[in-house]
Amino acid sequence: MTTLITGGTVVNATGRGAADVLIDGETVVALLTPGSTLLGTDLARSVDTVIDATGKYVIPGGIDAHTHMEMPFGGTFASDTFETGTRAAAWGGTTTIVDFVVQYPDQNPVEQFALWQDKAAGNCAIDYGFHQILSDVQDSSLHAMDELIAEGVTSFKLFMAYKGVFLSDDGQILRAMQKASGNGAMIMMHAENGSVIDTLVQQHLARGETSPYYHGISRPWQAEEEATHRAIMLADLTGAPLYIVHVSAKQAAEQIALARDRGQNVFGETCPQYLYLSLEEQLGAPGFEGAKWVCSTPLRSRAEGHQHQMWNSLRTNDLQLVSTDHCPFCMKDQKEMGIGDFSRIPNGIGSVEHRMDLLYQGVVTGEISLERWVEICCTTPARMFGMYGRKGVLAPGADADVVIYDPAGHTSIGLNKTHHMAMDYSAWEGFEIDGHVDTVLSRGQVVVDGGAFHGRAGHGRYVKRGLSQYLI
Ligand code: DUC
Ligand code: ZN
Ligand code: ZN
Repeated sequence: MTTLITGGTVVNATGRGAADVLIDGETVVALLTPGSTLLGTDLARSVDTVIDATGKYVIPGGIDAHTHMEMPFGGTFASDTFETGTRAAAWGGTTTIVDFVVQYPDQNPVEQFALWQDKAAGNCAIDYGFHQILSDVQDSSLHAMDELIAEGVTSFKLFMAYKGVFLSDDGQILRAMQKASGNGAMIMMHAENGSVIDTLVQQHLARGETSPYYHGISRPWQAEEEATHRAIMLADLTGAPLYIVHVSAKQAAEQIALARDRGQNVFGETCPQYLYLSLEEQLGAPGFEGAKWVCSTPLRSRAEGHQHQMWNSLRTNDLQLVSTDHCPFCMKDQKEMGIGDFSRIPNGIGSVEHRMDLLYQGVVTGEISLERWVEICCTTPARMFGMYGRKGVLAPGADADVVIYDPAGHTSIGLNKTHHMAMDYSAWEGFEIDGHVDTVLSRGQVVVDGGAFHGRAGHGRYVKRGLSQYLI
């Protein structure tokens, strides 16, 4: 099966140009001068399928390096399964996700990895890899890190918050980092000071301050900055590479920039919610409405300028990529568990379908270039998490994960349930997007085209990742 995508502008992180993309089976075999011939014959006549991309951008499939499909969390499960979540991702131009295997205390990480493989196998519409959450850093977990790396799980997330569930203390973090500095793993960090947050939560609840707004107030930027700084110091001490997830506070971004300026291997991601949404407008919505946007780290004050700083940091590469932290919960029966007590609202926002569109708005408004959009959403995630070459680039030899994006198109998000995530609301309802994901190919197969889904559960394959290509 051969496919030729003609007439479009191919955009990679390194540049753009008019080119036709020739695909053989699952793989890109050539980027060609438009109108190329094959032994004197028009190439378009020799292939099985021609896709006309005139006037459109042809980009590598998006990689969302931070999702939580069907995650057991907050007394319930994230509402997207691997099937519904990866289908929604495909609709939005994401062709690979990296999800998180969860180790709760006393669980064996390798057994948990097998469990998560079972959950995903046969259900995904697009390719998928795994990071491993470690909640119980002890000798056996440290040994498991080596085994998991051999299985393609090369990054390990630790938490400085959620005491009794996920939290690792500084000694445990130190030990995991010592291990990572030896075996090349990436340490991913949820950087918030859990003890400070737990105390503030109790104080607000005791004062009767129970609405979703206080979720944000009880997780102040100082708790994020402090934990980010502490994680950076521990990484410096051990020589481990460090990747700070879901950065929302400008002060945390500044800590990352300082560490990078000193020459440390410290990286950071932010998420669409921290670029667009705020404490005042969303978490502070009347009644219980703000629960829709309860996630951690929390939405930050617009008056304090955090959102603006996230864009600046992305532009200057102080932050390297954007993932969603996709962890959706319905309002009914899930978010509603926290009526009268914000600390019982399951933490998470669903965005896996909208990341490419939302970030493209940064191109429209001049925050980032077209190439930087591709770099942030596709190329850097591949390099950061050991998939580059196969993923994250349109070049001969790469998987034919391709998005045809129409800059003249338009996407209305959320209204009348236009999205495909398993949620009874949208955190992005009312967002009007300049641009549209027209066609999506996953390893050469058209999975979205003409406003219809053509993929299937089980097409997606496990991606056995290598070590981060950002490390020497
Ligand atoms: N933050 C969330 O909002 N949800 C899942 C886990 C996390 O760290
Ligand atoms: Zn987290
Ligand atoms: Zn997360």
